[in-house]
Amino acid sequence: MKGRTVAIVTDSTRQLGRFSIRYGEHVARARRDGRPVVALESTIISHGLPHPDNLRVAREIEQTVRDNGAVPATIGMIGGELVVGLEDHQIEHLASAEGVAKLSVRDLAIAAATGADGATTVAATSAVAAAAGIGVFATGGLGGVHREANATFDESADLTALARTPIVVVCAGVKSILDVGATLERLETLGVAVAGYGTHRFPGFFITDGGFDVDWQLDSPEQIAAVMAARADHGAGAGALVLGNPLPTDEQLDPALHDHTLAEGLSLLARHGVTGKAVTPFLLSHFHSSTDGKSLEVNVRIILRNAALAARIAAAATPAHAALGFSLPG
Ligand code: PSU
Ligand code: MN
Repeated sequence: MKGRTVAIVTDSTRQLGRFSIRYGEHVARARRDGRPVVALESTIISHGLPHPDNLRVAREIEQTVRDNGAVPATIGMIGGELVVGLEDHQIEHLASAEGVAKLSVRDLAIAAATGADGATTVAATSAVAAAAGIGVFATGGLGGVHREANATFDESADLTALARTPIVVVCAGVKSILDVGATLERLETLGVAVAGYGTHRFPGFFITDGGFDVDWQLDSPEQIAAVMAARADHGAGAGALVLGNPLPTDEQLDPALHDHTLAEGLSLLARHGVTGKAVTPFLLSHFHSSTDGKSLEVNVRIILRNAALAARIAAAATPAHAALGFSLPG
């Protein structure tokens, strides 16, 4: 593996700090050869999917990216070092070790200084990917504004991170455990661009339709690549483009089962006093255990579809615009 220190820049003027980023061999090679790269997060692996499915799925996500013409760069922290392009044994470690931290942007320095093993959220993965000159990132569903956030103030740092990080995030909307409408309002306020892939409706993660329209519909990887090119010309300091890629309706979680499971999960949250960054993993794990694995199957389909689309977008982007808004030397 090849080590190199780059600045974590979350827009063209601000710098959060300096971290040593280690590039996995496959990613270092892809960068040298100018091949398309797709960033992948590791919180899904460590905190979003149950063991041992998580490891199998992490490998399937990477394979899907390869099958669609790009090189996967799963991002995470091993022993305090940020890795862009985790090797298979490192992914296995993050999938099975006890005590892997869930790292948002604010945690990166503390985790680096203390030599932690950590999985990066959408917020941290985007920041690191953009700093590494990667312009496309695939995940399942974004974090956002939680239901009852008016009382709890629980809003994912994914939103503020995306406000200052130039990257295309391919997702199935925001997780359906959230307040989708409030999250869309916050994305608007924060200047995060939102578009539907082949639809004017914002997807609802486990369910196809999140209940809201979006202003823009984009229909092909080439069209999204054209947006990336326009962004490079017109707005280097801009935030992310969130691309909502809905599941076909016959592949979604049964909406009635979804609503029932969610209501149950929310009351368990309150009963167990779960707060902070434990909320999202708790609710996802409640879904997976109480739907007999149905939500897990749906979650996996979501991620694989997003990985495939992200790879096709990265492959369609011209190398000069492969990073959205700016690129870093070397
Ligand atoms: N998408 C999934 N599963 C997940 C997540 C996204 O399909 O586990 C993770 C992402 O890492 C996202 C995080 O950043 O959930 C949001 O956590 P929070 O609500 O605590 O910000
Ligand atoms: Mn939260």
